[in-house]
Amino acid sequence: MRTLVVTPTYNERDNIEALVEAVLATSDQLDYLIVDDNSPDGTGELADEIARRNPRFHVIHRAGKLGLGSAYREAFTRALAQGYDAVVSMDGDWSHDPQYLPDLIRAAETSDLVIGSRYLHGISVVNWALSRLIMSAVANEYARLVTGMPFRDCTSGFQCLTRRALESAGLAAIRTSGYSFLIELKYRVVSAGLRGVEVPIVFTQRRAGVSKISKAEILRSMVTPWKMRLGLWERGTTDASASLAGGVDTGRSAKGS
Ligand SMILES: Nc1nc2c(ncn2[C@@H]2O[C@H](COP(=O)(O)OP(=O)(O)OP(=O)(O)O)[C@@H](O)[C@H]2O)c(=O)[nH]1
Ligand SMILES: [Mg+2]
Repeated sequence: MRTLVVTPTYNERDNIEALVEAVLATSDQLDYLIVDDNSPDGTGELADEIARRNPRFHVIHRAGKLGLGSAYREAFTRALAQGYDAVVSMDGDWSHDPQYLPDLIRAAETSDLVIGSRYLHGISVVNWALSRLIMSAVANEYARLVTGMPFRDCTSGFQCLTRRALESAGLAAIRTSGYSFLIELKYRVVSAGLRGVEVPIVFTQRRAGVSKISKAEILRSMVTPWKMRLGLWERGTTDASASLAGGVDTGRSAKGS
């Protein structure tokens, strides 16, 4: 399966070089694309340098900080146009360890959505402050209850989606722009009746640099699940709640874990 791994970056200079090497080393069937929003720390320039010596690594440069959601939309649209069979979304700070890429991509041979899950067997998060852990766990449970998605980890940003999943979700129709983009994407894939599974990952605190998540983003993430559930964006075109209530086949993790 020809796969494009995608990482949006904003000030990840100290993480990126080793990350590119580690990602590409996992398989020769994948390419790696970074979407850099003109990072002030020079991530984009360093990425260009790495790309010059590695034909499987590519960079999209954007003029300024346009957000995670639009970065993924642009990259996934390009992946479809270039004929990739699957894409992976992955943070650029080592929280999403490339060692799990083979597990995610293998599972995508039989499921259109594969979530790298932090909450599949208890909680597998390393080095987060307790307050951050509680916030993440509560946000995840909240999103799960409100949207009805049958996953332990609805808010994970580490996931593999097949071409069919992207086409069914309709990238252009996704309304959320920030971190919620990937949650809405999952929701749309499940609503389209496609199969989703979770595979366990251990998530670790970022290696270098600082978090970019804002208070406004956290507030928005409280509202977005309700918009999805109530179909406020697209009433009538996708009856998501009906599809979810109808028992989508979501594989081993969907129920009871
Ligand atoms: N291109 C682009 N990338 C972004 C933007 N905001 C965040 N990112 C990247 O998105 C990924 C996730 O952002 P993080 O800051 O790690 O967010 P987080 O994982 O919620 O926060 P931490 O756990 O503290 O790291 C990282 O690779 C960031 O560099 C943006 O506006 N544009
Ligand atoms: Mg992070």
